[in-house]
Amino acid sequence: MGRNVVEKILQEHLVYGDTKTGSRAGLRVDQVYTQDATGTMAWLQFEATGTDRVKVPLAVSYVDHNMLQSNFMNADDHEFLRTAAARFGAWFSRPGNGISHQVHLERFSAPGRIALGTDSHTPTGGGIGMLAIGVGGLDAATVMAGAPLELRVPEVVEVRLTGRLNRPWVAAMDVILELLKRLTVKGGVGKIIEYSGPGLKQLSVPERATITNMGAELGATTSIFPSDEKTLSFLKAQGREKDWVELKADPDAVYSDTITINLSGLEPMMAAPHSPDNVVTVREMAERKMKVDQVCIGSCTNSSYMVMKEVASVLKGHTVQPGMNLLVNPGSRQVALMLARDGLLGDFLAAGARVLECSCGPCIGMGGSPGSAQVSVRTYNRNFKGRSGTKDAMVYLANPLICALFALRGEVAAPDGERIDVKRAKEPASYPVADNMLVPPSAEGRQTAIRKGPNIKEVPLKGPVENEIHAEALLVVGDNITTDDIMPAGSQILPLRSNIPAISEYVYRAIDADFSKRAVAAKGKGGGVIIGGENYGQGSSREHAALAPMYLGVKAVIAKSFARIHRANLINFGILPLVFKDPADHDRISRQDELLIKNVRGALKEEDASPRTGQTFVVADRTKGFTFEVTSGLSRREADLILAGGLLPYTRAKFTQSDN
Ligand code: MIC
Ligand code: SF4
Repeated sequence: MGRNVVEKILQEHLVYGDTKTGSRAGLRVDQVYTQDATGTMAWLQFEATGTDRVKVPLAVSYVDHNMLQSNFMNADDHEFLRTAAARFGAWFSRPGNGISHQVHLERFSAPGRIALGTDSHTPTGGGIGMLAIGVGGLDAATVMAGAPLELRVPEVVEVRLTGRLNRPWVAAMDVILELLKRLTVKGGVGKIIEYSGPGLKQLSVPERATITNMGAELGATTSIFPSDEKTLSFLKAQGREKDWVELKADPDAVYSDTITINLSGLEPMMAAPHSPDNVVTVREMAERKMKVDQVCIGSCTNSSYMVMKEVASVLKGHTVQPGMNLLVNPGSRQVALMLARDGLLGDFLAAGARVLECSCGPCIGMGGSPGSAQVSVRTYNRNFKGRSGTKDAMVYLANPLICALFALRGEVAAPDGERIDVKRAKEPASYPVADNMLVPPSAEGRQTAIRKGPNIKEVPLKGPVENEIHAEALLVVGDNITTDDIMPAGSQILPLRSNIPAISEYVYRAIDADFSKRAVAAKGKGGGVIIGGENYGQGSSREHAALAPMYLGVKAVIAKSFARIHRANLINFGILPLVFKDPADHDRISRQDELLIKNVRGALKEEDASPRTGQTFVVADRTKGFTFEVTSGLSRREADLILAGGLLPYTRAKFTQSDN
């Protein structure tokens, strides 16, 4: 039987287990990268493992999120990351060098490799044929310390592209918006999306990377393109031809499902507030003549030189509408240097764009927040409520050409009949390579003293799980709760990422302002439980969404289903992820109900279980007087982590045992 691209990469990297769908596979990892907002914890945790130097062939520490430096905290974090990278043998991408995913694509990603990143948009590397997976910081730290990555092997779904992206205002972003419309934000859970078909031929690596980047919004483990001539020409242009290998599915490769998208049939689309799968056509929206106050172009989704060049071709010779706030954040210094070199920066500035530094910026509410109830249209990947930093802002997502058009029109405008000529950009034959902001690891680095500012606190630990969890239902929430809901970001909270006691005060802040106070009160009486719906914890990889609730005494989350990275983070920090056997039980529980779960340790000692049926627990709602069943479906290793109180205590216990 033929193999698809994913199977080929998995088999090549298998250390233990099996690559069959649903099996556990231990995988050798080639590359690990971190970004600063999750990286401070990841590197503190790496330090806590006691490992002398990273044990993966390539590790890179980027700084791209926490860039505002409104006080000492961000700068201290940067210094910690710089010194930790030197000490432990990682590359360091200095602040200003760009967004991790874009820089990694340009300088390090390679077809056929496996990469982990402490950020949910790590699948950007899938555009080059790399199996690139987002994980929590602790998982990254453990792999850098030499452990294989353990994964429950997802299904592989084929997305077959036919036709060409040949309509003037349609771009790669519309491919993923179309898929989000069809599959929703939970349609990719437990799946890897593999692209195929004749439509591939015309798509450049940066366009492919836009698609795989935003594949994270499907809830997919990752997305991947084959490696072909387009991959080779991108790598050649980056001076990295030697990293190329061909990678394609066998003609008789098998997939769990096939979805076909005809690229020629796509029209420009937008994701409406407040979810990336709330997709409508620009044509429909234009009928409403809605005013647009802000347009943001860039982020890790749409940051390539080609995107920026096409946007500049729309803006050139025009001025953005009065009242329009156009922000541009190029994804990397390489892109920004090319814009400067080719005079495109001048076109942006002349049109009235506010050009920001190469960082995440407004995408995560680090500046550039819209005004009250304003409409912002962005080329970014997430429009969760409040993420922009403005609670009542209405954030839409659209392709860069459409965004540029709206900036000029000041409203949602249909491009049909538009007189502006979009000049489609060709992939450059060579990119200017300037790696002088990438500090390579060196042997002398080992002598570096790691510097920690006063805002960098130790990682809190939890004790082994009790046999009886007697706790309060702290909050009952619905479907698709994001990690932005659980642990908000933005300019006020993001600088607290290295200080769990301080950041924990903001858990669930926008949904329930008193959450952390109530959790602390419950902590003294046995702790808390959170009740969730489907796809609980979708979105970001931030482990703070597990670590901070753990610090507040949350013992378990009972949900209808979990998003992959968040579930792994909960387990890593000793919080039990439980799934309702009957989803209808969700509605019977109220906030402040007293819940009792008995025989927790006993159930966790059951053998490796299937996700839906294994390890059954009976929960008694003592306030309402009824019981219901939940399951955890943990693998042996995951159950052992919970028994020990999380991955760090588990690893420590293992080391102590082997010392004795
Ligand atoms: C995001 O886009 O939500 C982030 C900020 O990049 C996160 C990581 C984080 O919370 O630090 C992500 O996507 O994983
Ligand atoms: Fe940064 Fe936004 Fe990309 Fe997250 S999605 S890595 S915040 S640019």
